[in-house]
Amino acid sequence: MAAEGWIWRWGWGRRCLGRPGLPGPGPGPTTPLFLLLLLGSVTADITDGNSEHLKREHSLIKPYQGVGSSSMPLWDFQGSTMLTSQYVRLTPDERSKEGSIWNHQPCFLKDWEMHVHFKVHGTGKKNLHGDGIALWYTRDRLVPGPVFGSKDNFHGLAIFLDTYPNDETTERVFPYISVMVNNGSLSYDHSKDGRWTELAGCTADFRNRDHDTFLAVRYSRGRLTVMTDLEDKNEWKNCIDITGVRLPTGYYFGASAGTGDLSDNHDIISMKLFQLMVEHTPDEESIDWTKIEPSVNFLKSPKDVAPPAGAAARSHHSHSFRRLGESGSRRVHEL
Ligand SMILES: *[C@@H]1O[C@H](CO)[C@@H](O)[C@H](O)[C@H]1NC(C)=O
Ligand SMILES: [Ca+2]
Repeated sequence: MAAEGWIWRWGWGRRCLGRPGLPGPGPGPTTPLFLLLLLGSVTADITDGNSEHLKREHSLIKPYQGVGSSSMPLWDFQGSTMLTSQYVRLTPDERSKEGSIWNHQPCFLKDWEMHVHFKVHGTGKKNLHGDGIALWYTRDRLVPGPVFGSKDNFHGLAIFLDTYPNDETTERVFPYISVMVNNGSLSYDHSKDGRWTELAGCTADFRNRDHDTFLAVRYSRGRLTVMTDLEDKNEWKNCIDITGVRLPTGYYFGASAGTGDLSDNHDIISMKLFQLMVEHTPDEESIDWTKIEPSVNFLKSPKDVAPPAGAAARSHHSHSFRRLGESGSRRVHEL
């Protein structure tokens, strides 16, 4: 099977911003081993920014032309989202805000990689800020709700950049990045930071950094990988790497954020979508990828499957997060 021939050097590769020239995201299935060895140091493990594979229609890039405009809307936005020339602010550092930005066109690529340049910052001291950003690849778009400003019981993929530990009993160190795949049946438990529905996650110190912070999501052949570049070293660091993930084509990319009693500025500077050149078998090609039900073929350890008996869903924070009164109107603040 072709997949066996692929060698990805995950984690710790260089993040090559705008470096031109490599013919694709990596060596193909037929590349001989000696070539792979030769190319080893050159072959980026992650898309290198080759513009040939950048999908402009699914990317949010400065200057943000076509955002929120009626003539050529590449992206639509909702709630507290505000557009400036330098960033898209999903929420300001104020309580009970929520905003989102959504790609206008569904994505029909089978294999893709999204690079997100983001910034979470505010005046709140440690653990007095929230709630974070969610990145989406979902069936529905522009529907506000309690999950970082977007709807619950979603269909598709979510990556949560959670800055606030709502679950006071957690041993995890926040900010924490996690992923969730949903076919509409699962509800995100904000009071437990999504613990019961999370597939994988990692601690990631992305808040109030002086330098640029990046996240990459790769989905290819059922493998979902999340990497971060938070240390200003121009290197990707592995955060999540799981297999057995099934997602349809034809869903929408988006980003949303919410604040509650505590707040932060949640900014998206860019979202760049790259097509990965991956071969699929004739069997894979013959099915209708738009009909795939989001699912994960993934065995979790029993301790993660259900909350301990009698565990109360405590939350001193999430109640205010559910205030939705301000959302709904589509505001355009172009500076
Ligand atoms: C949706 O997901 C749930 C839980 O993972 C599962 O029990 C159910 O069978 C799924 N439904 C469909 C239509 O795939
Ligand atoms: Ca949280």
